[in-house]
Amino acid sequence: MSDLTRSFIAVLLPPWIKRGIYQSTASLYQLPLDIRWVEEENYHLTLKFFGSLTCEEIQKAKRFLETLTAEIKTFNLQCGELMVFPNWRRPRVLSLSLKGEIKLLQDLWHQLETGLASIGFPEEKRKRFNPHITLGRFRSGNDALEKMIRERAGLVPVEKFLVREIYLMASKLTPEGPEYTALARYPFQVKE
Ligand code: 2AM
Repeated sequence: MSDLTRSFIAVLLPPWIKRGIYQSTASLYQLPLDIRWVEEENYHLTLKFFGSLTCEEIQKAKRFLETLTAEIKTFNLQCGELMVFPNWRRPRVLSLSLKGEIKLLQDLWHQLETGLASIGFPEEKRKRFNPHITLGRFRSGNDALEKMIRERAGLVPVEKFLVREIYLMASKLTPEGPEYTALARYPFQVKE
């Protein structure tokens, strides 16, 4: 058995937000899109993707996360708009943007990136954090894509949700899709 674990740090979403996101996009499932949809239970917001880590690296990341998150205050987010990376003509990922206390989310991302880099975890090549919830991954696109998706998609949930913790996650790749498991939970300080 390999002792490497494909790992990432994520904000997990409340079930009612995941339900709302699923309901707003379920009508797209009938469209002739060459896309692999993310399962409702797997919707999340990635803050840091590590790739494969050893047990020692996981312990090091855990110690760092414990210290960092003890100083972080809870904040609110909301779903934003449907978007496509990198662009509608050559799409790779269909996702939802986020709004709300984005500055606090950006600050958290920055603290994670710089703090983890200082203890030896490589920084993201992209210097900008583009917070999103991935809904599907395209295998190919077509010219009518944007119109088709925008016409069919329902309204995304409007409720705010409180981000009160982050998780260190393990991802196992299987032919049926990724299986995610929470390795550890890091609660934030409660805002007074
Ligand atoms: P994304 O869907 O938000 O882009 C778990 O695998 C998560 O880590 C994925 O949902 C993906 O986030 C991110 N991820 C997976 N492979 C990655 C890679 N090679 N580089 C950066 N992020 C990756």
